[in-house]
Amino acid sequence: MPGPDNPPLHIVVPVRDEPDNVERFYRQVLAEIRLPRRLIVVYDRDERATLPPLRAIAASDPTVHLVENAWGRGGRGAVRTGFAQVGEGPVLVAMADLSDDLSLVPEMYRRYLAGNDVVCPSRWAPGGRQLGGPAVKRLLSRTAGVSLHRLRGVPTRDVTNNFRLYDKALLDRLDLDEKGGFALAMEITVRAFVSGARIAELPTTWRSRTAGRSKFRMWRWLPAYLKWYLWALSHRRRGTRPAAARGRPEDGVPGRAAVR
Ligand SMILES: Nc1nc2c(ncn2[C@@H]2O[C@H](COP(=O)(O)OP(=O)(O)OP(=O)(O)O)[C@@H](O)[C@H]2O)c(=O)[nH]1
Ligand SMILES: [Mg+2]
Repeated sequence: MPGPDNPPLHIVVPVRDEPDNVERFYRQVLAEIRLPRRLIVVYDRDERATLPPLRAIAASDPTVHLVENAWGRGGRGAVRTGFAQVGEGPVLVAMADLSDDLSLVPEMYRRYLAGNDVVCPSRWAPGGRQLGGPAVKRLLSRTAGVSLHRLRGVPTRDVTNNFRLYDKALLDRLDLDEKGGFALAMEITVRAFVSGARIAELPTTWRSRTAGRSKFRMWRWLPAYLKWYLWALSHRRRGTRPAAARGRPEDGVPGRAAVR
């Protein structure tokens, strides 16, 4: 049963044209995320192909909620629509294309309970890797993440990965941009860092999708990535916020859990 020691995990999943992935994704959630959870799947107004398999899943599982994108369409609006469905607690963003390693989620949740506001699986941390995907996108992501880590001390080397766990209270403090596609994760992470939020990194393996088509628009969203990169370079972190008391801290002292 969910309680103060194990708040429900809200999993926000944007979907667009993923008929061949959603069932496998759902089975991975069942197998890997054995936590109190709510799955919030956000589809665009003009979505067609993915809705029949999604409706079948939602009909059999009351913890699965299908929500229409409040912005009509677009990945950023879909994720923000999912955020708006959550009152408080941990919010995971995961992609339906099976690229993210969901076996990491229980450890991400543990790091959240230990007081972190953002928990970042990282392809570019020691032990992390990316299998497949366009070389230029990989190079830009890695260069941006590793350089911000070295130059500014951003705790994750993978600022562009949208597979993340956030504290909803942190998201509520940020007035997020309306545009910029999936640069959303980078925007949240660098703004969280500058505001003093606690950020943890875990190595992960990212695998390129095997079904469906990528909707990533690198050249269209590059200005947004550049904007947040330059913003991070030109802003200094304002101290570190005290660790929030969540769940049962490992050292038994509320609010002073060992944050790693
Ligand atoms: N609702 C909604 N979901 C989207 C949209 N674009 C992408 N998605 C979903 O967001 C997730 C990630 O989309 P991808 O196209 O794989 O983009 P990516 O993961 O950032 O990049 P690559 O996997 O490297 O191509 C998937 O679950 C998509 O179905 C969109 O415009 N609207
Ligand atoms: Mg993808």
